[in-house]
Amino acid sequence: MTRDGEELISTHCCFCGMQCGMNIRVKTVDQSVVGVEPRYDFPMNGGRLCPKGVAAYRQAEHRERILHPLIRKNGQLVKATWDEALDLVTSKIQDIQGKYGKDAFGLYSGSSMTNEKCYIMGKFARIGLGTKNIDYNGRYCMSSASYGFNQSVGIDRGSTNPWSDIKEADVLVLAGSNTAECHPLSMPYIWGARDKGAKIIVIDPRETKTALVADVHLDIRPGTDVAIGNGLLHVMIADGLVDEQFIEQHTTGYERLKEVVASYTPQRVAEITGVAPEKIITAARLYGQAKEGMVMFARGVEQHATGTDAVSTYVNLSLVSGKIGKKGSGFATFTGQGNGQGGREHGQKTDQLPGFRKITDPKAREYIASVWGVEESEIPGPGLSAFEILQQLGKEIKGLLLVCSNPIVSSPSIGDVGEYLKGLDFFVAIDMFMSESAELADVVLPSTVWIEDNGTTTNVEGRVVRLKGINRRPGEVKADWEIISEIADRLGRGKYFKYNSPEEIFNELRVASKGGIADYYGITYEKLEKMQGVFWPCPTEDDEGMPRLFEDKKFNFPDGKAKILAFEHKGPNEQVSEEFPLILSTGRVVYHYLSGNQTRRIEALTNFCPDPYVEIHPNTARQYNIGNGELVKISSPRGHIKVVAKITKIIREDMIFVPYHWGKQLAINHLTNPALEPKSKIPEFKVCAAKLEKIETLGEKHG
Ligand SMILES: Nc1nc2c(c(=O)[nH]1)N[C@H]1C(S)=C(S)[C@@H](COP(=O)(O)OP(=O)(O)OC[C@H]3O[C@@H](n4cnc5c(=O)[nH]c(N)nc54)[C@H](O)[C@@H]3O)O[C@H]1N2
Ligand SMILES: Nc1nc2c(c(=O)[nH]1)N[C@H]1C(S)=C(S)[C@@H](COP(=O)(O)OP(=O)(O)OC[C@H]3O[C@@H](n4cnc5c(=O)[nH]c(N)nc54)[C@H](O)[C@@H]3O)O[C@H]1N2
Ligand code: SF4
Ligand SMILES: [Mo]
Repeated sequence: MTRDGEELISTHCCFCGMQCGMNIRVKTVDQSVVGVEPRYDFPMNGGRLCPKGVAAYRQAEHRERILHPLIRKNGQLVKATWDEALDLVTSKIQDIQGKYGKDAFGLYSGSSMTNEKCYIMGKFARIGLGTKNIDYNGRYCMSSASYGFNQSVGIDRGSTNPWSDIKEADVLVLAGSNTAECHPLSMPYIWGARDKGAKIIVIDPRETKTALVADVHLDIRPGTDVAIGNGLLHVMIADGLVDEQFIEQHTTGYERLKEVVASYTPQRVAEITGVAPEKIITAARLYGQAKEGMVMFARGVEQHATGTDAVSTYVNLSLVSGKIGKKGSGFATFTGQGNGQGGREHGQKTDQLPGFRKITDPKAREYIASVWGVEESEIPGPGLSAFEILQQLGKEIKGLLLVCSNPIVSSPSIGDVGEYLKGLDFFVAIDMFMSESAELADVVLPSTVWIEDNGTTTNVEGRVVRLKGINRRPGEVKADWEIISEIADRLGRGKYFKYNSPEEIFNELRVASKGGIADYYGITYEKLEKMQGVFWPCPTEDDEGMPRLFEDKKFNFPDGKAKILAFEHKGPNEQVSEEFPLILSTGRVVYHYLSGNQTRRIEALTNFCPDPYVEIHPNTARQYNIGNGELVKISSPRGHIKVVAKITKIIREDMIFVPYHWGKQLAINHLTNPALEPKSKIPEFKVCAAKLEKIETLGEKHG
């Protein structure tokens, strides 16, 4: 309820892909933010928020906001006017592109932005800058799921089902997802399913808070998901727990799968994964015998050198059992960033144009050229992926625009990334807080935070929702789309970027997506408000969107059949060795978000989790004589950091785990392996080889 002198601005959380609904409380007199309330009317979170959601609004009036453009002078970033900063950016772009060609200026973008901003980034790169080298941080995040879904069912919507279907399942498989910490507001759905009698299978090397609700916990050795998936399929096939009729009518490739998984007996899979054969059999039977079931996974499965194989292997569980296209049956990846779904649809991926179109498809190029009012030949082809862009800094790429990402914390092997960044002739970053990456820039431009923005995002389910902004901005900050439009104007490309509002951008995006896989044409701002969001595809204005995919059992291939794809277990790119005997895996905690540039500034969150730590099993700790809370050095072939030991039985003995939300000397990405999955180009964040050393304190040495 609105209090006297206050207004409620209805929006959605800026953090994870759940996109929980919230009302921002502002004072009517000056629009200053006083607090937040969860929205009861929004079905995803029904009146709840997690700790990050509750604290998110504190960014708006944070004393560390960047309030003015900054230009580096004599080594220091100093306050400048917008004109000075944008003139400098424009002249540097022109210099670099004049000297080295258009592709020598790159754009590295992010998915924590609205659909409207993500769309503008893709368009600006192609016809503002004319560069092929644009990619985004979702490459580190959603790319294996995206590739896996496309190769298996021909469409990449994170979830085939609305979240309400979770409660309708008789069994849930949760693989490589720490749902309780990373998508906390999904837990009520999982508890809801369990309360109705559903069985829960968790596949994770750690006994996470999510695994605590499991009936069966398969604590696999990291990097062995293809093997465990094949093992489950082996048992299902051996026990006749497959739907022959569905396979026959709606899929191809089953015979090959049967051949491949024949050798993945529970015994052999137990050797590869370290999970007892009986547990594998139990899990396979629970899933196979259930009438309805959802298979859900996240980065634990995907951030591997074989991530796309693992995704398609888990999708196979749904396909061979016909548990898809029904209430309570389907598969999903837990979309990471707030707009991790929309961010991968509207053309900020290097190989993509809006509407999930391929940039190499002549028809798609013709169509988008007509929407943008340019010649088809003016749209560049595919360029480098995110990590490849970083590797080419100073080589193929001499200038970089960074928007909404902090790659010097979030990239693998960041010692090398630091060197790449130093090779740039010119580096401009847009952020609302000074990130570890922006600190290295020649120009920093201040952006709005999300509650100062209007626009839309697309959540974990594929539901497009409407975000409203407060009518107040501190200092001289501008929205990203305004900044980009001004740069385009200065580059003489302004006529393509004449927008007065995010709604105008959205209306162009609708047309650009029309007829594409992610068709937003029928979605309008008005409809989004009336309907609590709309699921894509929504091709016409009288269409209400499609909450559940594949109800007609038609998959997105010319023959309408899903592809059952079979893969052998290959394991991680880097194996443990005598020198580096432990598996290091990395991930998240509930209190922080990604590189931490936002959440490390919010006291309500850092008070709970001020520093990184390493989880070590008691037996492993004993081997190294490490006590709880002691300082340890962790090293990999690429670097080392020192953190505090957290000794815990939740982790396997052959591995250690470190959250990655900190920068500089506390960044675990000094150690991670930059090996990329060959198809999705995701780095292998979830496995590298490492060693542990106890750091002798002065007291111990002398005493
Ligand atoms: N609190 C919080 N929430 C977030 C985020 C955040 O930074 N903080 N980020 C958002 C984003 S962008 C993302 S991508 C998501 C990520 O969400 P999740 O993927 O759920 O999070 P992670 O902690 O990266 O990894 C999940 C789990 O994978 C397990 N794992 C490691 N290796 C393997 C393996 O080989 N196989 C299997 N099966 N499991 C393995 C880890 O033990 C871990 O529990 O969270 C989103 N939500
Ligand atoms: N070791 C390890 N590394 C990982 C992962 C892992 O599991 N382990 N996970 C990977 C994953 S899944 C992801 S998604 C990446 C993410 O890693 P990053 O791409 O670095 O993501 P963020 O930390 O969110 O960085 C976003 C930056 O943009 C700013 N920002 C937020 N909103 C906006 C906006 O609207 N406009 C502008 N201009 N700026 C904004 C924030 O202040 C922040 O500085 O990290 C990856 N790195
Ligand atoms: S679950 Fe995700 S979207 Fe919901 S409040 Fe927490 S961080 Fe925000
Ligand atoms: Mo992510």
